[in-house]
Parts: sequence; C-alpha cells; structure tokens
Amino acid sequence: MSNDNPKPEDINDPAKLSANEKMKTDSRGLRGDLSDEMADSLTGAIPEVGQQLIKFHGAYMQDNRDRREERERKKLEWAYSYMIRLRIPGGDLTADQWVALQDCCNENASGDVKITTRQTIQFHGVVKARMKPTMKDFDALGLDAIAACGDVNRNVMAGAYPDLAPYHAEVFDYARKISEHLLPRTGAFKEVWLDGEKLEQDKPPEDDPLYKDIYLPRKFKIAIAIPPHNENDVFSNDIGLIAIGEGDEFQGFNVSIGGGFGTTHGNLQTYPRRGTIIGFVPKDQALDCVWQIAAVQRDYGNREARNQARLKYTVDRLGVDFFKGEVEKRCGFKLEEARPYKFTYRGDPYGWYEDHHGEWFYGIFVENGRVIDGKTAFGAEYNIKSALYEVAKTGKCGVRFTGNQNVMLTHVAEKDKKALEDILKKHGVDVEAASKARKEAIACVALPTCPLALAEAQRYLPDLISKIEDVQDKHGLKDEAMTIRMTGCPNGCGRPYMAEIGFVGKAAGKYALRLGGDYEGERLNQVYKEEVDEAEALETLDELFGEFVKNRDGEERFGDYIHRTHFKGKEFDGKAIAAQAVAAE
Ligand code: SRM
Ligand code: SF4
Repeated sequence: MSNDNPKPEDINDPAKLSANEKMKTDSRGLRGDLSDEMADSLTGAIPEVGQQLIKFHGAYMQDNRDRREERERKKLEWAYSYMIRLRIPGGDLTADQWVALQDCCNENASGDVKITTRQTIQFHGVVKARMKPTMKDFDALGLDAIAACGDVNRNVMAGAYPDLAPYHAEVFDYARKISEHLLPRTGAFKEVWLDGEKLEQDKPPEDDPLYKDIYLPRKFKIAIAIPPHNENDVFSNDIGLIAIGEGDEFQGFNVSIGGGFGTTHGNLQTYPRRGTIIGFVPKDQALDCVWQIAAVQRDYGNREARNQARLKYTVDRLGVDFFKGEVEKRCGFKLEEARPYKFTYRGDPYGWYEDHHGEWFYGIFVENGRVIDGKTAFGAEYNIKSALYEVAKTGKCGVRFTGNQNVMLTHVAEKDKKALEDILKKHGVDVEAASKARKEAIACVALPTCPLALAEAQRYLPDLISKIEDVQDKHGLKDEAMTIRMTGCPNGCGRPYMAEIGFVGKAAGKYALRLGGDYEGERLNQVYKEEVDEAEALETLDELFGEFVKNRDGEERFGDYIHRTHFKGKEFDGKAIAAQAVAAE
C-alpha cells in the first residue's frame, strides 16, 4: 500500500471479508453453537464453523490420519478426537499441577503429553465426551486453555533460565501479566465447559475493549527473551520483548514487531519474517504498549485473505514507521531508542545450575517434547514420563517447560538435589545421553494428528539425527552444536526458518533444505535445495561439513559459514521477493 496515511476503514472491503470474520462476529462472544455441538453424541465431529470457533477455547478437532483407510474400509467416520492446548504463561507449573495433569492426560487423552515450542503442553486424542471433564480438571488446578489458539493473543513465553539475570523473576512474571491483560473478556469458556450460567439469547455478550466482536485478524504471539538466552526465538513472534537491565535492576524491554513464519509452498507472497526492533519501552509502560500494538493490528490487519493477515504483513504493507507512529499515538508516549543487548545462546542448558537466590534448577532433555517412556533413537531406555511423574510426586520442585520443547525442574533446595537426580537416573534420564545436535533439535508434531502435515517430523527427526551424527562424526564434528529443526509443512511450528539446518516438509519423505541461520536466532536461513530426500540431505550435509571443516574461520559456526560463503552474506528479504512476485503476475 503506498497510501501515506491509511485509515482502518480503508483496509478491508466489508463485502470481501473471509468466512472466519463472520464466524467471529456471529459467535456471541465465542459461544456459537459449541455447547450443543459438543453434546451431540451421534458424531465425534463438529461442523466447520464450530471447528474454527473451538480453537479460541484452546482446542482443535483432529483425526488420527494413520487410521483413515481402516475407518473408511469399515465404513466408519474418521477417528475424530480433539487436541487441547493449555495456556501456561512462561510454561510454569507446580509439582502438584504436573502430577494432576499427567493423571488427567492418562484418563482423558492419549496419555502422552506433548511439550510445545511455545512453552506449554498439549493433550491429543480427547474424545468429545471427555472434553468437559478435561476442561473441568484444568479449572480445578487453576489452569485453562482459554485463547491457547484462535485469532487472539496466544500463550505468552518468557525466558526460562534464571541463572544470569538477577531480575529474572520480575521479568518472568510479565508473561502472566501480559497473558491476563490480553485475555478475551467473554464468559463463553465457563458457559461451554464448566456449566457456567448461560447468556440469554437476547442479551449482548460481554464488552471486550481489545477484541470487541471482531477479535484479531489472525493468531497473535508474544515472547519475552532475557539475554543472553534467546531460547524462545524472540524474533519469530508478532511481538518480541527483549528484557533490558542495568546492573541488578530491570529497566524495560526492546520491542520487536512483525516476526512470523507461516508460508505456503510456491506462494512467494507468503514468507517468513524476522521481527523488527522499533524501540525501547520502560517496564511500567510495557503492558500498554503491547495492548496498543495488538489494537493497531486489530484495526489495520488484512481480514480478507487469511494468508496475508498476520502482523508481519500489516507491518510490511503499512511500513514500520507508520505502524510505530500509530502505536505511539495511541499509547500517548514515544518509544525510546532501543538499548544494546546480546544473545549468545538458544539451546537449553542441561543439568544443575544455581540462581541468584541459591535455589537450584535442572534442565532435562525431552526429545521433541514427547513425554513418553521407552527406547529412544539414541539407544537408551529413557523413561521421561515415569521420571517426571515420580520427581513431581516428591513435591520438591516445580516444573517449567522451555521453548525448545524441554523441561526444567525449578526451585530445588540444595538438600533435595540428590534425591531428584537419583529418580531421574533410575528411569534412564541422563542429560549426557544425547549429542549436542540432538539436544538442540526441534520437530513439530506433524503426522498422524496434524491435518496440515505433508511429511513426518517428530516421528522421523530422531532417526535422521542419528544419521546426521554419523556424518558429523566422519568430519570430526561430533561435539559441534548445530540447530537442526524439522517441520511437516511450511507453517513453521518447529521454527525451521531460524535453524542452521532446517527441513520443511513438502511431501512424504521430501523436504526443502534451508541453511544459513545463525546459532543465536538473529537471522533467517534460506532455501539451499528446494527438495531433498534423506539420501540427498545426508549427501549434501556430508559435502558441506567437509568444506566447512576445511574453510571455517576459527570458531565460526556452521550456519554462519554457509551464510558467508554460499549466500554471500546476503540476508533473506521476503518482502522484496513478494514484491517481485506481485510485479511478475
Ligand atoms: Fe503451529 C497450525 C502445532 C507452534 C505456525 N500448529 C498448527 C496446528 C494447530 C495445525 C492446524 O491448524 O490444524 C498444529 C497442531 C498439530 C497437532 O497435531 O498438535 C500446530 N504449532 C504446533 C505446535 C504444537 C508444534 C510443536 O510440535 O510444538 C506448537 C504449539 C505452540 C503453542 O503452544 O502455542 C506450534 N506454530 C508454532 C510456531 C512456533 C512459535 O510460535 O514459536 C509457529 C511459527 C511462528 C508463527 O506463528 O509464525 C507456528 N501453526 C503455525 C501456522 C502458520 C501461521 C501463519 O502465520 O501462517 C499454522 C497454520 C495456521 O495458522 O493456519 C499452525
Ligand atoms: Fe502441522 Fe505444519 Fe505445524 Fe508441523 S509445521 S505441526 S505439520 S502445521
């Protein structure tokens, strides 16, 4: 858009709004017909409108794709069930909450908790009849799934590691504050799941100053990073907040806007975007600033084409300066100049470390966030499900999820360390068991539950990593840390666009190979090969590791080497590529 001063009413043609927009405004504060649809025991499914609406309640209708053929042969409807994602700002739980959630997952869902890339957990395989009991269990634990999905602000992430910043707890609490500040104000959740009082048909739904009755044009994500850690990939978020301190005092945040990853293969108008830092906000004004950024996106976002609706496209369409100016106008204050910060680490520290108050934390590797027992691709019996349960049962720690799909035991007293470590060891949970590359890898869910998956991810990456480790070994790179990430489609749920080695699913056994991201999460990678199968991926890495070992500059990382040599130091610019694609049409 070349318009210098666009107005909200210029953005969308009311006649062309997407179907999701009507669903939102017609929903009477996200109620729709969900109560009746969930009570219909004749089918495990719900209608399309309900499927979109239930996302705002933290749930997705899914089916087990592995079982489709068998069900069709038997002339049965697909094996429908629901995935529920909890809202856990900063991923922080008490030990009792973890024990109860694990029990709830065993009773009502598949039993296998999945730690997500956004510091929360999901249950898969909840059948219709178990949805209400599950939501009621969450409520009894002081938890909920409100706005864990849908066109609203999602689970807010916060840097999980308290070892380096004395103000960690203060910053960490902003995840909760922001999550609550941006929560939808509707009583629909209580009504649908907790037998709350019904809103009479002729009464208007609750007033919601942020979301009104239109909500946001698309999903909206916020993460806080506490340098030097950037394990949440702060620049992949609609709003990224980088905590800035001076000495022992927390000052406020550098604010990044317009990060986001979802793309569609072959559609150059969709692209991953790294967030842009627009300034610094003092801590007392941070909540206001975040709220107003969401409000500007609410008013200026594209509501006609959902694949152009994320904040990243709004920012690129309006220009960073206009967007920032609009936020400042609404805030009534100006952002200050961004302050210096430095990220050095994106992986999770494993094992014990002490915080500033003398409490201990223990980082545990959970391959691809799957809390399951059994043999792993790295050889060992690694019973993380039993281990976590037993550890939490002692009540001697808290449980915190990380943006790398791992878990941390929190707030452990010196005297309790040994007892907890003994339990972990008994179950084969040894932080040294896996290689550096494996411990930094991420894979999204993909098959069999994700309806959008074009290829495997979490069920395949562990085996591929074993083969990549052999190639690393051949070149003397066994102990080299590298971020390897895989997703089953280009939506980017495992953030492959910021990996040093990214695999993005295209079809069964076929992936786009993306290389050249940096280790710290400041730079996007780029397509190195449009499509590789396993053999070609390994062959390519074999060649590249060989030349890397020969030509690397000192301690240069693999991603930096590829960026410098193969991409000539040129950054990926999705906006420019999109403009060329439009011009060529
Ligand atoms: Fe995601 C959709 C899983 C993090 C970008 N994502 C989905 C759905 C719900 C598929 C669907 O729409 O039906 C997947 C459910 C699979 C399943 O069976 O559970 C799904 N996303 C996940 C999780 C569980 C991956 C994981 O293995 O950890 C992550 C849950 C995070 C959470 O707790 O909220 C997850 N998704 C992400 C991330 C990474 C992040 O946020 O840090 C991204 C990229 C960042 C971004 O948002 O741009 C991401 N998911 C998407 C997109 C593309 C959005 C876009 O702008 O185009 C979709 C598809 C969509 O929204 O249309 C999607
Ligand atoms: Fe599904 Fe694609 Fe997300 Fe993987 S990246 S979970 S395949 S939507």
